Amino acid sequence: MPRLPFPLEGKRVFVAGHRGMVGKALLRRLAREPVELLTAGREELDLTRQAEVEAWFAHNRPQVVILAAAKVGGILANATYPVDFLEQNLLIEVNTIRAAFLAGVEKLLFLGSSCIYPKFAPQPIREEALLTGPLEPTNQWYAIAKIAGLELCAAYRRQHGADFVSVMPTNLYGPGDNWDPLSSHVVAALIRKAHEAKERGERALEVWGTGTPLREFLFVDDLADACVFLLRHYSEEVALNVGSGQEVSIAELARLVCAVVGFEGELRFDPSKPDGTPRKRLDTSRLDALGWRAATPLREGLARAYAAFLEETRDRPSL
Ligand code: GFB
Repeated sequence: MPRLPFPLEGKRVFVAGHRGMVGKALLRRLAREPVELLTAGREELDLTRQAEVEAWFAHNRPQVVILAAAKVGGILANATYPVDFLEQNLLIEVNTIRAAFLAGVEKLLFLGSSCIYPKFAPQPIREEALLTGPLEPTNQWYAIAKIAGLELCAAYRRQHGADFVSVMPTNLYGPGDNWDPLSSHVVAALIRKAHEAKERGERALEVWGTGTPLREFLFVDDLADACVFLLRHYSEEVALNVGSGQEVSIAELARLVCAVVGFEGELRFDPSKPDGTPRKRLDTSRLDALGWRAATPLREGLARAYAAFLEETRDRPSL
């Protein structure tokens, strides 16, 4: 087994997916480490093309890889584009993990997602709940692909002794989020909708579903910090839960967002839109024991996300 802590100092670190919300946060966090950062835009490297990926790895020789590239989206996008979510994620994972192994990468960290757990897993969800029951139908395609990715990391550990690990973040939000109301996740969607409702002087904000589902939210810079911590301090087969312990109902979240944005109208729930899984709070006992904790309270994180929304959409109102 590899020795811990893994020395990051002086390493060539490839962040795959550096233009996404998680990838950008990883770049911000890794800028504070004595590492050499490698990134590649889609025009230079298409991770769904195997030969391209293997050639890029052979040429650039990263020593550490964080696989944050993925086709992601909120509840509606997941349910609408099942092929894209299943196929693109499988291709990205297999190509990148395999190329990393072939190029002799010393450590790889793969990002899963809490939606891979069974829909009715006992709460809070322990890592052992994986593959113990049926998935939530609205995101089963994405979940299957993510499960394949973390099993592939586990398989490389077993068959080849590779130091490949997986982490399982809860619902994320923050700067760099996708602000498009149709394909975004709930925090970005509500921030945008509340902001626009305020600007237009509207009386009500539309919230999908019943407002009763519970979600745990983690600020994306906290996830990036956890990833760097775990690169150094984690080397086991189990895909590790990363949560914040900050769980709220969607109705509570909507009220918080309205307070942060300064929208004073009422909430109007639309039960014709899907609720998704009723609850997915992560049990983070394993991570707690390693000594890492999320730093950003939900309200502060929402204020920072709103500031980022204003900044990122300033010149692009149709984003
Ligand atoms: O964030 P979200 O799209 O993803 O939705 P999931 C969370 C909850 O917020 C659901 C409600 O109950 C939605 O019905 N919601 C209320 C809204 N208003 C809105 C809105 O305007 N937009 C959105 N998007 N939701 C995703 C998975 O599930 O979780 C992904 O589909 C991924 O695969 C992600 O794993 C973390 O938490 O339901």
